[in-house]
This record gives sequence, structure tokens and C-alpha cells, in this order.
Amino acid sequence: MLTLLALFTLLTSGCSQADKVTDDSAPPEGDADADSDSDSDSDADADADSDSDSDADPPEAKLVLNELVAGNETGATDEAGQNEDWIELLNIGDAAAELTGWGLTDALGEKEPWRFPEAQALNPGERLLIWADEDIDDGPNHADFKLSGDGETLSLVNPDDELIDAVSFPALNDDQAYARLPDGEGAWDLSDTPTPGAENK
Ligand SMILES: [Ca+2]
Ligand SMILES: [Ca+2]
Ligand SMILES: [Ca+2]
Ligand SMILES: [Ca+2]
Repeated sequence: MLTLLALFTLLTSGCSQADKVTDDSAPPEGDADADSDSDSDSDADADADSDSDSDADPPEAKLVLNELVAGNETGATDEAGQNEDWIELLNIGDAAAELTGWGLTDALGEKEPWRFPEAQALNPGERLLIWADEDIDDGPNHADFKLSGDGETLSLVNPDDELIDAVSFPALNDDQAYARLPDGEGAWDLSDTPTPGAENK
């Protein structure tokens, strides 16, 4: 009985010593925890900062070229009922884009870009179709150039003539589109499903 008690005491003290050892080693761990806590705190702060930064950033418009068709045979028709080449613009930013003074060209640096003739804005997520038909009298959004089915380079410039976006498209079949996939942010690729004024697919 005594032996058992002694053993029990020994075990108990052993346990409590082990606990103590753990407890003793706990402070550094605690420090490490405190460090990692403060790290994660600073991470959280950094996250919060970047969040608040993005919150603090003024909303910005971001216009991109999003899709084009260079040989429209059976697709969308313009105000004159004609199948024409078209270019789709998309605002992937979080503020409205004022288009006054912006321009499109298929001959950057060689001739003055075609300018959007009327004050118009593009809200976030909104699209605008520009007809590339040289029929500037068909309506406001008719560029003074066409798109070559053999491929060429289309450029979007801002009012300061800074290049904002450009795409060099390959030879396209009739009614074949060249489009950002996924819509808005993706790389350009061929598409047999033109989506004028709608999300690319
Ligand atoms: Ca064409
Ligand atoms: Ca036309
Ligand atoms: Ca052209
Ligand atoms: Ca589209």
C-alpha cells in the first residue's frame, strides 16, 4: 500500500513536473505565440490597411477593348441595317468612364485616332459597341476605319493620346470573334460565338 502510494506520489509529482516542464517551456512558446499573434495581428493590420487602402482609393474607371469582329456577315446590324465590323469596349473599373476625347485607331502613330464624338459615359460593367464601318454618318459610334479580316492592330487611346489598351488580332473567319476570355480580364482568343454588347463566351 505504501509502495502504491509512493508510486502514485511519484507519478503525480512526475506528472506535475512534466506539466511544469511544459509550463516552463510554455513561456517561450507563449512568446512565440505572442510573436505569431502579433505577426498575424500585423497581417490582419496589413490586410485591414490594404482593404482600407483600396477603400480609400478613389473609384477608377478602367476601359478595355473586349471583343471584335472583323468580318461580320450574318451577325449584329447597325442603325442602317448593315452587318459591319464592330468593337466592344468594356469598363472593368469601379467608376463611370467619361469617353469624351478617347479614341480608337487601326493605325496608331500613322493617323489621328477616331474620337468618340459625343459626350457619353460608360458605367462600371457596361459595354459599348463601336461600328468599324467608315460610315461616320450612320450614328455617333461609327469609327472612320474598318477592321481587316487578315488581322491588324487595334488601339484604344485616352484624350492625351496615351495607349490604354491594344490588341493585335490574327486573320479571322467571317462571323468569328476575337475576344477576351474570360470576359474583361482574360487573354484574347478566337471565339465562334460573338457576343456584341454581352459577356464574352
Ligand atoms: Ca472587315
Ligand atoms: Ca454602316
Ligand atoms: Ca483597318
Ligand atoms: Ca462581348
